[in-house]
Amino acid sequence: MTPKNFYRPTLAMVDLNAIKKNILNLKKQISHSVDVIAVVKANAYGHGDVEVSNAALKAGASALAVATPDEAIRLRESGIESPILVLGSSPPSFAAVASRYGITVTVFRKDWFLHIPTLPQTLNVHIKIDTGMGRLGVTTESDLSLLLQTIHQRPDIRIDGVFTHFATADEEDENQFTQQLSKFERFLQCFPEKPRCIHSANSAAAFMHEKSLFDAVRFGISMYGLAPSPYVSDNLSAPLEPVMCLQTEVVHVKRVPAGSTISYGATYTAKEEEWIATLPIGYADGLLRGLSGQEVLIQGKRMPIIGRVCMDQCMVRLNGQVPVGEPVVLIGRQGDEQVSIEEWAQKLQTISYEIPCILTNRVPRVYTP
Ligand code: PMH
Repeated sequence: MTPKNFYRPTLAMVDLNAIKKNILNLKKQISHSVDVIAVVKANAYGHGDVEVSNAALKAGASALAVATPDEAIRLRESGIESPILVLGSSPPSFAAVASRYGITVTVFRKDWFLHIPTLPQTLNVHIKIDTGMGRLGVTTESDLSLLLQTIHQRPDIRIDGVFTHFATADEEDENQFTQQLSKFERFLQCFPEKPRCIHSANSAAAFMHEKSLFDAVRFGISMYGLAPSPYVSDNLSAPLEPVMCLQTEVVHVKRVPAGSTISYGATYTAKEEEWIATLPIGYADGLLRGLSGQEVLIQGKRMPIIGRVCMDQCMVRLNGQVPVGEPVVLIGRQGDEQVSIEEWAQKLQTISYEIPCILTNRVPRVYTP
């Protein structure tokens, strides 16, 4: 059934209760003293930043993390009062705004501080250490000492936290992970005073590496019910709750004679008389052309997408006639069958992280509480 505000039946259903269950499940597995920072960057991995943030905070997350200053401002302006950490780089011009909004920024270069005026309100910062991800962060202990000296000369800036990010926490081979963790521990010794919040773990580390928990974990992909990798998936002690379903309805059904071609390029030819359905979803919604051949669920059965996926539509071969308006599940469960985000990721030769992020904002996110 299409919620009445939308004329097109193509919707991404987001189960906020599943978000909560995934956080509670994590909290059961880690010590009570470890906080959960809900990672809601990139519009909460495509699920909807404000709605997911509120659900995560209700479930006991103590802070939110985003990638960019603009994402942080959006959350503040929506009325969210929890701590918000910008994980990515912020320009010096954001410092005054961040202090006014009570937004915490990530710092890793001492020259950043040359460009900011004395701030009217205290700015909280988390120092990022690059222990082997090779992306952002301080790479040497001497650079860290210089950065600490610079910050200590600024009474308007408070070091609230220090963190690093693992490149391989989801892999069976622990070599790189162990090296990163010991480098992080060594860098922590440089702090004359322990910052309030030391954090390093992403979802994979939170489940697999107790030593990486420190004061908080940055919980991203598994809050959305997805395992960071097949290896972590095989080693989870409790199942993750799927959060997103992608659904639509059949808008046209026809019987075509053998030899009929379907869609651009006429790449598909019906071998015999076939029933074909048209679905109102295409690559401009995130159903990428690489998903030709992917199965969808209709009447609890798997039916393949045939021919090229168009911008706004695609066609599916049915195993018999179905009425116009018949519900279609592209991601999620119908009857005994299920199509997972992991299945799409495999078909597209990518990782599950990418799938909810590529659903465009033409697909309304509809929330179940
Ligand atoms: N912390 C940082 C700094 C991150 O970049 C990410 C995810 C997380 C925590 C959460 O990780 P999780 O989703 O595995 O739990 N960042 C990214 C990224 O940049 N590309 O894919 C995931």
